[in-house]
Amino acid sequence: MLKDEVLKILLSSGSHVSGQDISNKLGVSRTAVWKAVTVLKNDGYDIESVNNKGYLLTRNKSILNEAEIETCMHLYNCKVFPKVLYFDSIDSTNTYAKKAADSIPSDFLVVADTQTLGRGRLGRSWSSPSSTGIYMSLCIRPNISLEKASMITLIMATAICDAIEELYHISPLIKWPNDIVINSKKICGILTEMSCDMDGIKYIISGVGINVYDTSFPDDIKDTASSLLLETGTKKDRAKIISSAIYHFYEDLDTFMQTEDMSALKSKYESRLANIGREVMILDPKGEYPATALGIDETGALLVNANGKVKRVISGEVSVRGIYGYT
Ligand code: BT5
Repeated sequence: MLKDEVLKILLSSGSHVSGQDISNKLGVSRTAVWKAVTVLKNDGYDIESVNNKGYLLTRNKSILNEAEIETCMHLYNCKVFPKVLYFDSIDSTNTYAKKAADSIPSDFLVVADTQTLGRGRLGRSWSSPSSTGIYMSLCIRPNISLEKASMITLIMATAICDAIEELYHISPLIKWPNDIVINSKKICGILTEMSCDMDGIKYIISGVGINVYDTSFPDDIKDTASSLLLETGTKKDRAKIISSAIYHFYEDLDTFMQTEDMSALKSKYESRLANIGREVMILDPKGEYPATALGIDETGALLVNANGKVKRVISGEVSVRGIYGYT
C-alpha cells in the first residue's frame, strides 16, 4: 500500500522530507503522497507539514505495523531480513505461519496486535489481548537434522533476553526450555513447531508471546504472569523489541550453525538459566521425580542431579519450584 511506502520513507528520514522527493522516489503524484499522509494522520501518526520543507513525522510508539517493524529492522542491520507479515488480529501467528510456509520460500515473520486463539504447548492457550503484547512467529529453514530443531527454542529464548536487556537494562531469566521470567513472573513464552518430510526439516516456526504493556491478567494466570511494563515501570517500543530480538536471534543462529549444537552458546544460555542450582520436579511420563538442575548440555537437554545421578532431560516437562513464588 502507498501509505506504507510513504511511512517507511518518513520513518527512516528523521527530518523533513518534501512531497516532491517522496513522489519522485515512489513514482506517484504529489496529490497521491498528500492523500497517503492524510491516511497516516488518521491512523494516529503526528505528521507536521511545513511549506518549502515538507513532511516531518513524530513516531507514535504505540503503533505497530509492517512499516514500523521493517524500518526498525533496517536500523538494527539484521543479518537476515525476514519478510514481515503484520495483522491487527489473527487466530494464531504460529497457525498462520504454518499455512504461509508452503507458499513463501524465504524466512518470514508473522506479527499480530492480538490473537483470538493464541496457543501454548500441549494444547494450552496463550492470552493475547490487543495493544499490549508482542505475538510473533519466525519461520526459518535451517539445514539441520530433525533432532536438533528443539535447540531453536533455546536460541530464541536467549535472543529475547538479549533484546530485553538491551532495551530495559534488566536481566531476565529463562525457565528451561521456553519461558522467560522477571522477578519470578512469566513475561514471555515460546512455542516452536516444525514440519518435515523424507529429506528432513522443511521449516521451523518459533512463536513468541511477550507481555509488554499489560497491567492486568485473566484470573488463571494473574499470580504467575507479568509484563515488561509492570516489572520495569517503563514503556518501550514494540517494533524495537521485535527488531532487537530478531537481530540477536540471527546472530546466535549463525553461531549455532557452525557446530549445529549449543556448545558455543551453552555458557550464555546457562548464565540466564533460572533453574540452575534449584530443585525442580521432572514431570516424566514414567513418573515424576525431584532433582536439582545443573545446566544444559551441547544438545540443549537439561542436566539434573537426581539421587546423586546426573540425568539428561529431553522430553516431558520440567516444573520449577519457587520460580513463580509458589511451591
Ligand atoms: C508457552 O506455552 O509459553 C508458549 C506460548 C507461545 C505464545 C506465542 S504468541 C505467538 C505464537 N502464536 C501462538 O499461537 N503461540 C505463539 P506453555 O509453556 O504451554 O505455557 C502456556 C501457559 O502459560 C498457559 O497454560 C497459562 O498458564 C500461561 N499463560 C497463558 N497466557 C499467558 C501470558 N500472556 N503470560 C503469561 N503466562 C501465560
